[in-house]
Amino acid sequence: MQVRLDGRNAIITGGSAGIGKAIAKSFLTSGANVAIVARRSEVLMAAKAEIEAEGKVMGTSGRVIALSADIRNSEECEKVIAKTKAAFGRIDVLVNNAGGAHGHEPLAEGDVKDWDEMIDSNVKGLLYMSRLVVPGMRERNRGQVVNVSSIAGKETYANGVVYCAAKAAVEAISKGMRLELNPFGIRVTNIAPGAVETNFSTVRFKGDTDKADAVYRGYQPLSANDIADVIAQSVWAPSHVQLADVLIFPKAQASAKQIYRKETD
Ligand code: 8X3
Repeated sequence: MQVRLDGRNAIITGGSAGIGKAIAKSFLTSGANVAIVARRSEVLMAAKAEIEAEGKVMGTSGRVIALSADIRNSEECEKVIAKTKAAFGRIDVLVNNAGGAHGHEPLAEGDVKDWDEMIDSNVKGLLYMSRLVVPGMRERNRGQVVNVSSIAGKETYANGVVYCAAKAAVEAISKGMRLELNPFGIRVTNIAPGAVETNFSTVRFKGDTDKADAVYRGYQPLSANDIADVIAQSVWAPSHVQLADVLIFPKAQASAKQIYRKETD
């Protein structure tokens, strides 16, 4: 059942594609006002138009604003939060979705630039955004933070050590935030997806589409909408309910690296 989110305000990082864009559509069509944040302004503006079109079809009362920013930079985060507050007044839901994997090789052969990118976006960006949004939630004794982690935060695998470490940090931060925000009535949802077919693997393999496509071959992976549905459920849930930690796999997946593949599914 879809619950209305009229009058609620959300900000979603990595909101121009994949899981972030799917969350934005889901929130908007439920009536929420949505701020999407992403680096590439052209892609962001195209996403805004697509999200708005979906909202129009569903007759939403919500608004979308698009804010181009690099969340690895704390000053850009400050500007984004100031603009969102100016547009909506307050932020009820923060979805820390931006991040991803860069490179797939042993640590001894890793690229320092990839490591900086992964730690700065998955970990530091999440911290910067949370530090700016949480104080208002604490004042109101209300709000929700959703951190998009990964199975990689719960299991470490070879050739993904730094990505796994970054997502393990997200898991630790979610647990810590839940402890600190519990007295303020603020919900913290950590969601750890397994294989979701987005541009995740194309980015990880630096545009090598053969390698990226192979990740999702022989079984039905999750879609961005599958993840958005669960996040929407966590926000729609009655106020006494907290989806604290969700591990979500495709049916064919049993662990980070065990996926049962058939040629035809
Ligand atoms: C994406 C899942 O297993 O490719 O975060 O790391 S995995």
